[in-house]
Amino acid sequence: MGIISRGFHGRVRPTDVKLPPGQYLTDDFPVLSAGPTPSIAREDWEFTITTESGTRHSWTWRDLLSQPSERPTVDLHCVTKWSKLSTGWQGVSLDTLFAGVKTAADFALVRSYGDYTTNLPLEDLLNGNAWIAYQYEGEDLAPVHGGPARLLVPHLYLWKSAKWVNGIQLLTEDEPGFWESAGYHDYGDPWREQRYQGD
Ligand SMILES: Nc1nc2c(c(=O)[nH]1)N[C@H]1C(S)=C(S)[C@@H](COP(=O)(O)O)O[C@H]1N2
Ligand SMILES: [Mo]
Repeated sequence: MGIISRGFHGRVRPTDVKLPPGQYLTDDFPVLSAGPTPSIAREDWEFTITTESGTRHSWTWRDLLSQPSERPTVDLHCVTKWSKLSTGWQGVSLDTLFAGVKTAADFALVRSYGDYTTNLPLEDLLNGNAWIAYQYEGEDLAPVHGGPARLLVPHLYLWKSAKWVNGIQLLTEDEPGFWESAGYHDYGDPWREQRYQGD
C-alpha cells in the first residue's frame, strides 16, 4: 500500500486563503448605494425590532450607545468582486439587542432609512455574526458608508450589511429584500459564490 496524501478536501478551507472565489483585493473603501445618502440626525434616529406577532422593541441613539459595544475586525466581500480585509468597527452585537426579544421566527427582513431592504435567516444575525456598527476605524461612521449606523454581517456578501439601518422585521416565512427581488441570491455566502439566484 502506497502513501496516501489526504490533501485538502471537504468543507474545511486552508487558513491562508483569505479571498473567496472570484474576488480581488482592494485597499480603498468603495461606496455602493442604490439611492441617495439619507441625512439622519442622531436625535431622530431609532432602531426597532418587530416580532412576528407585532411586538416592537425600540432603541434611540442614546439607548444604542448605552449598550455594551464590541470592536470586531472583519473582512468585507462585495458581490461586485472587491474584498477589503481586516476592517475595524465598533458597534453593538445583535445578540445584545435580541437578548430581550421573544420570537419563534426563522427569518429577518432588515429595513433602512431610505427604503432599502435585505433578508437573511435570523440565525445569521445571532451568535456573534452581526452588529449595529457606528464607528469605522475609530471614527464616527461616515454617512456614505451608512452613518449614523449600519448593519454589519460580514460573513455574507456586503449587500446584506444594510446602511442607515432602521429596523428588523421578524418573519415566519422568508421575504426577499431589494437586491434579492432583483435576482441576487437569497443567502449570499461569498465562500460558496452565491451571487445570483441559482448559484
Ligand atoms: N441602505 C442601503 N444599504 C446598502 C446598500 C444600499 O444601496 N442601501 N448597498 C449595499 C451594497 S450592494 C453594498 S456592496 C454595501 C456597500 O457598502 P459601502 O458603500 O459602505 O462600501 O452596502 C450595502 N448596503
Ligand atoms: Mo454590493
